[in-house]
Amino acid sequence: MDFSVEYLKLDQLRQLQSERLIKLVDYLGERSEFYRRRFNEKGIAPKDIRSIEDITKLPITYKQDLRDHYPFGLFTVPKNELQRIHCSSGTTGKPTVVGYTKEDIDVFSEVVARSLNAAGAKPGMQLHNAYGYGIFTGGLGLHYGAEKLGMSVLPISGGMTARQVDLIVDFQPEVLCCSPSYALTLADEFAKRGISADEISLKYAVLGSEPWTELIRHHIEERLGVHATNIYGLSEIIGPGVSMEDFEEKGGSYIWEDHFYPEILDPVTKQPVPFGEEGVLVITTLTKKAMPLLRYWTNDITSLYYDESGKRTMVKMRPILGRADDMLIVRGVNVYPSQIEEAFSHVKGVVPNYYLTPVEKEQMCIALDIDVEIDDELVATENLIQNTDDYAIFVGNFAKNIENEIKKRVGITTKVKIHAQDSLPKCEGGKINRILKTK
Ligand code: DLL
Repeated sequence: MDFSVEYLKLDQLRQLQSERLIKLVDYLGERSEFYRRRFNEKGIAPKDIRSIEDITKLPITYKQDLRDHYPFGLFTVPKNELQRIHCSSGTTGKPTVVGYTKEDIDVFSEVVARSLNAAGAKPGMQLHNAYGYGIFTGGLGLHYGAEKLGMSVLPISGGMTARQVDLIVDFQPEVLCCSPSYALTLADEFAKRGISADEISLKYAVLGSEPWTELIRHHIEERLGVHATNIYGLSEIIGPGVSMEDFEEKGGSYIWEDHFYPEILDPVTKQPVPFGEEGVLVITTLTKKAMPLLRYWTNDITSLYYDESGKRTMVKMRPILGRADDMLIVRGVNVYPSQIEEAFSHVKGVVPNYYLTPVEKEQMCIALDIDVEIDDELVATENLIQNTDDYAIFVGNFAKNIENEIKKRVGITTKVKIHAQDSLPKCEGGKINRILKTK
């Protein structure tokens, strides 16, 4: 595979993006009734777009627009030109439907192959692909990308953890793909069998589809003996492979911006924020054919930066803080679960398997109840036995430490309840929901 586009000089990249945007807007002007209407409402015509800088003149597209045109209303090719259909993973209402032409599938495979390469994977390696196969884009997306890179794939999909571990032991894959919370579940199963990190064949784990922090990275890397990297994407844009971390750099992900042009907008004013500031990620698909989207409002909160010491030239995004939908407002303070997770990392012995339950009074969230696990080893080194007073005192102090850390770092009051390691429900595959029903 040719990876040279990842190293384009910035002026060449802008040139390419400009050419692609101009072509795209013409294409939509010809083929999309929806965008023709939007252009009219904004008083613009395709000819007004002359370079990538003009992108802010274009209308923003929302998830609701996809819902309003369910199922195929935003497609810009006839049905017989489609090669695949996927849906987004929303749990309520009608799914949002996305279509791909053959060319789109080629682009999808290419960006996933690039992502796997950045994650450390090489042709000839074997991928244990535990992302769900089906209408979710994770399974098939990683599958085609891995094949494109020249890897072999075990299409195991999610669930049946014991069997997954059997097959990793027997088949000795180098690369794992799944959600970070499921990687923790797999790590628990290895630990249960007494298999240590250096006995596990895996070297690279390509993890995404939900927000995660350095705390979880640390646990996965230690316990599976891998480089764990972050893959981001969403079905409306293409699926996994919109952005990817490099396994030797970590900390932020390259956006494959020759195909997906990113902007960060203020969630309220919907205007671009100054470069580097946090806001909602908005993406334009520069090369999609079956369902191109202009300035798609992802609802994901992040910021952009250029990494001067990075290998590639493309812009990087910081880890997603959370979806704007998952933001809790606790006594007026905005909180994302990932901030709580980050606060855990400052208390030694927290196992990042946790659940948050908002406590409401008069329809206002006034506090958060947190259930979280404590590391068995910490309990063992303190020589504590679970049903003694000493244990209760120790755990009480441990909970207080976490509450204080959250107060200090996030600014909210919480009530933390400690559970023994392995006692809270685990991720059984797919995305985990850490926010439980309001009390
Ligand atoms: O989750 C695509 C995917 C599959 C990405 C496998 C990575 C790996 P959707 O089901 O449409 O697509 O959900 C997209 O998931 O808008 C984010 O809120 C969240 N998300 C995806 N990847 C990450 C990540 C797939 N690395 C929605 N970090 C997105 C944080 C993520 N959130």
